[in-house]
Amino acid sequence: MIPMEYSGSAQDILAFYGIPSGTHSVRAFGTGLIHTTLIVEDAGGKPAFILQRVNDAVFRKPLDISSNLDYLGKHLSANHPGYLLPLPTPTLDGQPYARPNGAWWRIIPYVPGSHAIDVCERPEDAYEAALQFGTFTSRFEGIDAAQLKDTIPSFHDLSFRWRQFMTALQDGDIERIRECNEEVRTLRSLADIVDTYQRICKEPSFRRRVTHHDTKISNVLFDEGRKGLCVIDLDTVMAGYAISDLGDMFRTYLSPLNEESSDFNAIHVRRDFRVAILEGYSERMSDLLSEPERRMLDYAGEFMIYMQAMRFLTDHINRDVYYGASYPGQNLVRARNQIRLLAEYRDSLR
Ligand code: GN1
Ligand code: MG
Repeated sequence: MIPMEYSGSAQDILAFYGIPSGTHSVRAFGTGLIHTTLIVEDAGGKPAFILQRVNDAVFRKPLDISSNLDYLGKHLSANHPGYLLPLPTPTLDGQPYARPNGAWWRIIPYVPGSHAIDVCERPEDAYEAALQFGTFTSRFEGIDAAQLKDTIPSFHDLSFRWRQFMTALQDGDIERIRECNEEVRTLRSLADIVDTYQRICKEPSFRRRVTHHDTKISNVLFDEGRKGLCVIDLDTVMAGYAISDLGDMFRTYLSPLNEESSDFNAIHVRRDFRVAILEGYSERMSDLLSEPERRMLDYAGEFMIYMQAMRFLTDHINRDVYYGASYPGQNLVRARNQIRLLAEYRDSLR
């Protein structure tokens, strides 16, 4: 259910796009943690648009998102006009956002016949998704990725995430720090993962490409035959390393349980999914990766799982200011889940 305040203002926002009031209905949609996402359906109940309020506490400069998407969209029109990438529709007066009361709203066309899935159930899903994310990056080969703005500064910068963690240990909630002493110790003991990242940053053969930075399965649209159609959720598209996108697929597709589960003993690595991810991603990316990058494909998973464990634990210590918590200790559960996944992942590489 969407709170009344949204359904009230949602109709006003549609007016910015020339959609007459009362012709469409709006309801909550999806499972994202950051934005408010709604779906707009026509009178017959057919989905027409995604309506989204950008969270400007997380994305401090929403215009950086739209300028990135303009830049990418121009490259695609010129070089890959057939490539499907659902980009926001400008308002009637050509603005990237509708701004009632200073908020940042946008609409994105609904891709007909598409659906998203929340769980990567089969290796074929992993393959299809990895193919989509590999295709995405490969379509921007030749673009100057350094022109993209960092919509969230230092988003996948593991050195920065480490410093945030250290700051949280100094300034965070003392009770909570005491309670998660064991998890803190575990993450500290794995700091070699940060060292490796710092070496990568100094290595010119690790290229910074157009990177999605949120490659979970629900950010791929599938058709009715469960073939991948396109990727969505483009706000974190920035210059980045291949280990980000590949690693987040390992993080989110390998275990049968997602990051919300507290059934830690059931977390394990499904090796056939790992093979499928590598196959799908390599299909488009293998010719583009340098030899040193190829040697770091396994590290990608450690990098992303470790970073996410640290982000969840940091947020727990900071009293859930970033991710929020729908029950007390949720971010600690998420962190424990990721720590367990990291151990399973490392084991699976042996
Ligand atoms: C956030 O909102 P959502 O689910 O798309 C986060 C990702 C995390 C993810 C963990 C902008 O993504 O980095 O991996 O939660 N996005 C941002 O579930 O912080
Ligand atoms: Mg996202």
